[in-house]
Amino acid sequence: MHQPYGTGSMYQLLDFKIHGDLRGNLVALEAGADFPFAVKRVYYIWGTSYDAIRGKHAHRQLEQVILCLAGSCDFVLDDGCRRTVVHLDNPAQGLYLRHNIWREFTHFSADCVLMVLASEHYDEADYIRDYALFLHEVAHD
Ligand code: T46
Repeated sequence: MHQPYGTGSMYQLLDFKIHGDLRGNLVALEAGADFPFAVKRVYYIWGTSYDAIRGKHAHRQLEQVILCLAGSCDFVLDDGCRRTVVHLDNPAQGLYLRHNIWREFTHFSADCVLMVLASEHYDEADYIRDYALFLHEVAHD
């Protein structure tokens, strides 16, 4: 991957190559070249109201790339020490999140469509849904 995940970064914004021409745009994503894991699951989210708050959890192992294919939304990210907000509105970018990052996402535009590439199958045991437990697990990671 040509954009290494910096030490101390809680996320990485991946810039994907756009194959654009007079007909429009195309982005192709290849595991290993454009993001650093093999995809075992894909899911997508749309039709979410502006002030809904999704997420409110972290993952123990899961890595994901989150793409905002249309519209926009805000991701609030927290590594247990710091909190930051990432605004997603570019279908040629991917938000790469490793494990142990608390995420909440909100402020969905009416046309927002998110697509997520995930490194593992769905496993509820991988979720940390309690913020106090998240802080405890991060401190002992
Ligand atoms: C994440 C953010 C960005 C499944 O059955 N399979 C799945 O693969 C997923 C992702 C969800 N579900 C079920 C579990 C719940 O009954 O779908 C329902 C909604 O899931 P959840 O409340 O976890 O959705 P979000 O939008 O809060 O979080 C999701 C992902 O779960 C999470 O990994 O990082 O999107």
